[in-house]
Parts: sequence; structure tokens; C-alpha cells
Amino acid sequence: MRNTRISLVLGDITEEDADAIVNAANSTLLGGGGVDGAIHRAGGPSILRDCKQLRASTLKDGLPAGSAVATTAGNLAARWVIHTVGPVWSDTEDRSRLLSSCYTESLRVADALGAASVAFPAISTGVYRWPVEDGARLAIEAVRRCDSGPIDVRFVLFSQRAYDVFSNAVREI
Ligand code: AR6
Repeated sequence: MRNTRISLVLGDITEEDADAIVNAANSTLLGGGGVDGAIHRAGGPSILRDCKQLRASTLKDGLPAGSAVATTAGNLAARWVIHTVGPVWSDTEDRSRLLSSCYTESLRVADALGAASVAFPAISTGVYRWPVEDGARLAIEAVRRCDSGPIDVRFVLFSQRAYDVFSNAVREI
């Protein structure tokens, strides 16, 4: 296993100066609320322009849950935004593999770009209602398991509660 350095940050991912930041997008790639809205607002219109280009070319049917794709990052400090689509939480179906795949696919894309550092939000734990304890465990396990991608992986948590839950998960795993 590689020596990935995992760190936790309490704050706003749009202010993170990692080479790549990950967006918890939806399949349309055309923007939304939560972290997606914040990234498009802070990064400016060129990110949406890139997303529209992807939709018109390689992603005509949208980006499926569990996949990831990169665009430029407009006015952000990061060089790239990696857009991924988390699964919506389900009480009846286990969609954990899709959530893990968001992390591993994003790391694969980051690796292909040559990014040395990548920052993740807690994918699916907002509008998509994934319980943050489970989301944190899956996130950290997926990053630990991954043998490609940046060595410097940051989780940028937007609330003290999410930060505490991720801290516990790092300690337990
Ligand atoms: N920096 C870091 N984390 C943030 C920020 C921020 N600026 N803003 C919110 N979060 P969500 P999802 C946290 O809802 O659950 C969008 O409309 C937030 O507190 O952004 O994957 C998309 O277009 C939560 O912990 O993403 C999709 O339709 C985490 O980011 C849908 O929401 C994820 O919350 C995706 O839902």
C-alpha cells in the first residue's frame, strides 16, 4: 500500500489550494446547490462552459453515479475541478460501491492529470442524504485502498460535526 497522507480541514473547499478539488455534482454536470453551487459561483462561468462542452461531446447522457471527469477550475486556486456524482442514499438498496467509486475514480483522474494534491468534500452527505458516519468510513477506506493518485489527500469538511465524524473514522480505520 502507498503512503497516502490524509488530512482533514474544516472549511470551504473553494478556498483550498490543492492541485485539484472534487465537486459533488449531479449527472447533468450543469450545476446545482451545495458544494456544486459554491464551486461554480467561486470559479466563475468557465467551469460551466467546460461542463457543457463535455455534455455535447463525450458525455451526451450525462455523468453516471460513481464516475469522475475533470474540467479547468476558472478563478479557483486549484488547477482542476474533478466532477463526480455520488449515489443518492437508499434505505432499500446498498449503493456503497458507487460512493467508494467516486473517490477511487476521482483519484484515478487526478493521477492522469498529474495532480500532486486533491481535496474532497464529503460526497453524497448533503442533498443526497448519505449518513455522514458511513460516508466518512467509505471515503477513508477507499482512499487508503487506492494505489494510484496524489499522495496528499485532503477532506474538506464544511461543519464541525462532519469534521469530528471524519476524525473518528480516521482513528478507527
Ligand atoms: N465546501 C466543502 N463542503 C461543502 C461546501 C463547501 N463550500 N458546501 C457544502 N458542503 P452536497 P451531495 C458539504 O449537498 O449530497 C447538489 O445540488 C455539505 O455540507 O453539496 O453529493 C448537486 O448538484 C455536505 O457535507 O452534495 C447534486 O444535485 C457535502 O458537502 C447534489 O447536490 C455534500 O453535500 C449532490 O448532493
